Amino acid sequence: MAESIKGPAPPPTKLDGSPLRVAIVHSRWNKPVIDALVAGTIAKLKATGVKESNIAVQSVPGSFELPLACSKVISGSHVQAGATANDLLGGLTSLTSPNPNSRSATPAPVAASMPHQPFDAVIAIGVLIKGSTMHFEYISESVSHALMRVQLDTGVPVIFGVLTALTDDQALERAGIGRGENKGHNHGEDWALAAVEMASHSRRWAEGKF
Ligand code: DLZ
Repeated sequence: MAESIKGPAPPPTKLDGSPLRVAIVHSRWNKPVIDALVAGTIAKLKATGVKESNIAVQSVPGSFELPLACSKVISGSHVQAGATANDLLGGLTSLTSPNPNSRSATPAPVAASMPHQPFDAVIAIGVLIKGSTMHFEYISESVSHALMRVQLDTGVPVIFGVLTALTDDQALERAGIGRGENKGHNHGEDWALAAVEMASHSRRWAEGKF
């Protein structure tokens, strides 16, 4: 049989995840598949240079909860980055302040160790497996549309890591843990690469560099 032509071509330039901060938001339905996908995603993020301390992992009950969670995680990271910057600035201001009663010159240790940049990308991971009712169709459709909306509304890339499988085996094989001889491929790795590429593009495009 002829080899399949399916799948992404490599990016035109080498990916560098070292300056990036990435969130993974995953559901907990169909956990063995989720666990493999999250592990594959993290491993690949690190392989591109994303620092472990710049990867945040959050979980929600099911895929239906993913869009709201992604939206909140993005807005919360802006709040966190702003708070950290303010605390650090407070410390710096007092370094030069003649007022002995001004705030301590040492920035609060918590703030100093807190991340000071918002998320550059969010990877939403869920596993929907078709059952005997219409649940699958409703959730798949609403979640995919809503995740698209989150990325367009926020301007932060949201990677679509939601498997919509017709059978358990389809899901397992897309997480690289197939039960047959063919273990399949872990799509989490592709999602990590997409996140790093889109986050890097977004930073560059935001600076008007093409
Ligand atoms: C209810 C439900 C069903 C039937 N199937 C799945 C599934 O295959 N994958 C998944 O991520 N979540 C499923 N859920 C849960 C919903 O996504 C959601 O968590 C609940 O309806 C509560 O809002």
